[in-house]
Amino acid sequence: MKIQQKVAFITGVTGQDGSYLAEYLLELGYKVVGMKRRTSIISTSRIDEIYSNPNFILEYGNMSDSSSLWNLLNKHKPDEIYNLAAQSHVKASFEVSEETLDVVGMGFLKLLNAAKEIVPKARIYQASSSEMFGDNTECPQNENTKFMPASPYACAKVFAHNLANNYRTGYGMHISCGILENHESPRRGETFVTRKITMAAARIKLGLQEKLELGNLYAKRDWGYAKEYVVAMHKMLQQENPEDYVIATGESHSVEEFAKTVFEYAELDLNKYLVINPRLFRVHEVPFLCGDYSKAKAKLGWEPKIRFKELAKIMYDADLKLNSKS
Ligand code: G4F
Repeated sequence: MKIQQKVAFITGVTGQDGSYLAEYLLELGYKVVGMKRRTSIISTSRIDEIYSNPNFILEYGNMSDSSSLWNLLNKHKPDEIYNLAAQSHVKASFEVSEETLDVVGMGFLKLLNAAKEIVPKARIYQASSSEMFGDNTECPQNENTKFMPASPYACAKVFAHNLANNYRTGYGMHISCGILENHESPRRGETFVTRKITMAAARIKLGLQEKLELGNLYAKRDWGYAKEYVVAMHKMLQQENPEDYVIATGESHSVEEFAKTVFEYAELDLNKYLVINPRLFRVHEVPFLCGDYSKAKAKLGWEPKIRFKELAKIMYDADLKLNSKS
């Protein structure tokens, strides 16, 4: 008997996580339908390599447009849905708060309502975030840690997280939330701090840039490797019962430590190039994040391999190569 090919639907497929997840699912033999927002600037560089794969389909859609979600679910009837679309920049969420709430919060509600009617048996992954812990500096943070959101972005993520739990219990839908700590890679957007630092170090090394401007150096984050984190997303949906999981490395480092690690590896003196710009500070800062991934290890058999220093090297090496070409 021929086994039916599974169909996965990914919102936010052109992002860092979406592109890694799409590649991973294609390797596993899935048909992958990726949804992207229409933009006037080409934003598909992260999925260039899979674009011509016959099992990959790219569709236009928008989390603010229910009709596009209903049409796509109707057309492709996915077995698995991964909701990765977001206005994901925390600082920007203070400036575009309504858009952030609309896409991250209401967008997920629209997707859930469409899934409930069209594919009620589909397994759904919601990208929850460690930002939801916000002001709660409990160490380490696990699935039972109280959420104390400290930005419009985090408030929207808590709203979506609560909805996921509500629809899971109320309608018996298979919805799992991954509470992911910060996860980085050479595909990370250049406005996030790790990539900003590795890009700057590489460009300074090559004589293409003079300074690195940063905001708060003392905030601490638990930084892992995005390519490994998407594997955990898939594992969650293979479980019989839907649950929430913290995905993390269990280590926390400051922004300053990350910058020092990268500049030391690049054989550059950070003090010569670093400029603190007050405009880069946030209205409300999340001071400390560090996750406890023991539930994911016990139930999913997932644990991180790439740690802080290696991650910094992977990202710097990639940026050095990228900038050497230009
Ligand atoms: O790299 P960031 O912008 O990431 P942030 O705010 O922690 O959020 C990321 O991780 C979350 C998971 O916890 C995701 F939900 C979210 O979507 C996003 O992916 O900033 C990290 C830290 C902050 O404390 C910030 O104040 O770096 C500090 N920072 C210092 N200078 C800076 C800069 N951040 C940015 N983006 N740019 C700076 O120049």
